[in-house]
Amino acid sequence: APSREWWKEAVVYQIYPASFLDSNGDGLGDLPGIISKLDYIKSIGVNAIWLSPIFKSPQNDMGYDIADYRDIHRPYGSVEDAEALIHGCHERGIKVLLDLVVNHTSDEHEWFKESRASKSSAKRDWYFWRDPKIGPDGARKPPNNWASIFGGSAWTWDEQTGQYYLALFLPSQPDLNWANEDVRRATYADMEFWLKKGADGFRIDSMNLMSKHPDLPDGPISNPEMEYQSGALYFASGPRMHEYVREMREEVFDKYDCMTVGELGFTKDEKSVSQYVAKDRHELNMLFTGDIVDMDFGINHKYEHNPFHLSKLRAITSLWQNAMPKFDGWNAIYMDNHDSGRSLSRYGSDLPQYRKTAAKMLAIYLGTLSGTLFLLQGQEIGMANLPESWGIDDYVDLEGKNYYRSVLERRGAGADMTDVLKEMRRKARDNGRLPMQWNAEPHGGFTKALKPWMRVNDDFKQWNVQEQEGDDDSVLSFWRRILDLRQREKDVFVYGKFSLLDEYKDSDAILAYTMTSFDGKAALVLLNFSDKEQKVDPLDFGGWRCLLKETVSSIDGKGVPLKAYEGALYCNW
Ligand code: ISL
Repeated sequence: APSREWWKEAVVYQIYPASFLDSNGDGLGDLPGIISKLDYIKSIGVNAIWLSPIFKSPQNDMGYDIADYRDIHRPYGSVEDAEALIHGCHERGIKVLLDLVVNHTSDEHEWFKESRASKSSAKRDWYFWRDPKIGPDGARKPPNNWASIFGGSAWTWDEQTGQYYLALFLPSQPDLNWANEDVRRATYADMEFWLKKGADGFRIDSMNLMSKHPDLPDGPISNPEMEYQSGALYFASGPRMHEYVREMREEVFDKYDCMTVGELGFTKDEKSVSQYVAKDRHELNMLFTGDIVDMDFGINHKYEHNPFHLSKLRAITSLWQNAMPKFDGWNAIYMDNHDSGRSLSRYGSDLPQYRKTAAKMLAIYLGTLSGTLFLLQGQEIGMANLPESWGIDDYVDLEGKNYYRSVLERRGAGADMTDVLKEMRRKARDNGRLPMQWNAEPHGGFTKALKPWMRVNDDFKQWNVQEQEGDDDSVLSFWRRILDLRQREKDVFVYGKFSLLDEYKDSDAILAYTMTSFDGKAALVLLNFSDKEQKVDPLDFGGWRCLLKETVSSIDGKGVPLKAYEGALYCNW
């Protein structure tokens, strides 16, 4: 029998607080809004939530720039509201994960204010301060050639003390120096502050960027046309990374019954992953490896075109499903988060004739795999990416807007930007952050304000929670069924063994696999990722019974008909 843990059986619902529900009419979601929907959240069949950052922040990066880890962003509510939210969740058997953003702080955090005040500040070494380099022309240059993940140099000049500081994301998100022990102690204390208040764990942001190569060497020149290059070789999974994670675990996590999921960037091979999650390493419970979210990102840049092929999804799925049992690690299963487009629009289809079927098909995929399942708010009702008609001014997020601006500068004012908008429509972070669509009222019932902080998708009148409640055929009802089944048959799905169906291992249209429990219960999963009808003929017809399919059909020796984007789930019990 498998080694069972509550965090392995969790189904986690990611809440993007700004976009969930506005209770006070200021156009922004808030904690009381979330509290008022806990019964709904529970009704989906999830048993945990992950809150994207709710802490005090100037919101230059939507709260991923934290100014005080022990306070709440005022428009979201107060520490008391956060306590009430945790309490309300626990009353309903829902665990609460917080977003732990400690690779960097906001430049408005007291630590950084002290650090930047003078070269002799006691906290100077809490961040990365370096002298400028002087170019051949005598001009000041950043200490190395690293590019920021959001564009431009990773170094920001500070006039007052005449040095640069490192900020791998926005200039207002200075990187903390984890090599400094006081930094680590201070963040551990902040983590405990929330664990003592009942938080059940953390999603650890940019986890493996915390240890950098101590010399901060120039990154290799991968693109000579660019002024700055990727420094990932030297800032990702640096030499002390595992030491920090183990220390965090021993000093903090082990004292509580909590769960940890680290966000892993850049080094995503099997060996690197195993070093974080193999049980005997005593580090993290699981990782977001991001490779499914990144499948259609360009080779050089996220927004360059790179088509989705089913073969990529099949390869990534079988890689991790098969790898984890080898070293007693654990998977985080997800396709969506707040950093990209919705999987429905990118890997399924949001065209009206396919949308509902495709959303259900992806639900079967996610709901049957072994691991801890994560859904993004709105996924349960088949929310889609923003429409093609929206222009650049409807986008809010800096990552996409920065990219748009850089291309426009290169091409010149008035240039045709249709191709760029097309890729943004597919992958921009705004897509994952669109306000929840609750009902057919103005702004989808998300807010009573005249103007929400971010435009609501145009399709809210047809696609909303209220419309799908009580409709047996809706995406929401389908998710409820699959999550219920997943909980009832944990040994097949959560803990099951994945095996690709040989006959379909090269198919461009069909992803087919079985999940088998340690005691021989098996489920057969057939997923049509194409816009054509398919007839699927598994070699072994032996007594499969249809568990879930939009248009129910039995396996009768003549194969299984699958509509465009339809999925089917069969069992042998
Ligand atoms: O957003 C991305 C791709 O579009 C990623 O490269 C992302 O920047 C990276 O995965 C780190 O993400 C996390 O940290 C960022 C924050 O902006 C993201 O929202 C967060 O998920 C900085 O804190």
